[in-house]
Amino acid sequence: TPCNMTGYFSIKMRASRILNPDEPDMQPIQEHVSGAERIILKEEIDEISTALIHRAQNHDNGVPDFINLKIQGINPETITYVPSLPVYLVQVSDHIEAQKVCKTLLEIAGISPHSIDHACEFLENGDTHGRGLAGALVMDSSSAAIRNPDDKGIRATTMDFTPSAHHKIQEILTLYELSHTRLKEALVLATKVAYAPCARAELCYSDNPDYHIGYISITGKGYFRIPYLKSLSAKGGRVFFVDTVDFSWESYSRYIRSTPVLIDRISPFNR
Ligand code: PML
Ligand code: MG
Ligand code: MG
Repeated sequence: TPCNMTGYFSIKMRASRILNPDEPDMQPIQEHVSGAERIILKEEIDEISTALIHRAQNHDNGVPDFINLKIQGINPETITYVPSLPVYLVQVSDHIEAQKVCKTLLEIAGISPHSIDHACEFLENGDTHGRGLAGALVMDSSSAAIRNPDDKGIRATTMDFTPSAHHKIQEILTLYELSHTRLKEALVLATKVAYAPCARAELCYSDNPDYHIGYISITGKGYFRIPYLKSLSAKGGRVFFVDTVDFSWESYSRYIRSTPVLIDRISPFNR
C-alpha cells in the first residue's frame, strides 16, 4: 500500500483444534492451542512466517488442526514508539515473600487493598466457573469493578521491538542468562499495556502450569519480575488496573488491541 512507507507489517498466528469432530449434531468447538505475533519488516516475512507456523505445530497444548496466519501492512502514521519499561529482577526465596512484595508494589502503584485482593483471588482461582480467562481482566484501581463489558478477557496485540531494539534486548537477555525465559514477550506486552490511556498497573501470573514466575508492571516505574509469585495451583492470567476518571472502554480497547506499538529503546535492567 502507498502509505506503508516504513515497511512494517503486522504478522499474527493463531492455532486451534476442533474439540468435537465426531459429533454431527453439534457446532464444532475451536479450542485455542497457541498464538503469537510480531511486527516486522518486509524482508523478514518469509523467515518469520516459517517460524510462527513451526511454533504453532510444536506447542505443549497439543497439535492444532487449524492455523491462521495474517499478514497486514501498517500505516506508519499509526505507530506509537515507546521505550521499554525498566526491568527489576526481584529476588525472593519463596511464595509467601513473593506475595508480600507483590502487594507492597501494587500499593505503591496506588491500587486499593480491595482491588489487590480481588485481582490476586481471580488469578488464583479463575472466574466463578473456576476457569482461567483467555485474555486479561480490566479492573478499576480503587473499586475493583470489572471494566470488560462481557465475560471475555481482552488480549493485548499489535506490538513488538523495532529490529535494532530487538537486537539489543537479545544481547541483554543473553548477558543476564534470561534468553530461555518468557521475559521478552511479557516485556513487550507489559510495556504496551503500561502506555494505555488510564493505565496504572498490571499483575500477571503465567497461565503455563510449570512456570511460577510472574510480574507486576507499574506505569512510569517499571517491570518487576518476581519468582515464585504464582502458587502451583493458581489458574494464572492477567489483570490490567485502570483509573476511574475519564476511562472509556471504547478507546482503551481500541488501543490495547489495535494501536501498533513499537519499542525503540531498551531501558535498563536492574538486579
Ligand atoms: C518472565 O519475566 O519470565 C515472564 C513472566 C510472565 C509470563 C507470562 C506468560 O506465561 O505468558
Ligand atoms: Mg501462556
Ligand atoms: Mg500467555
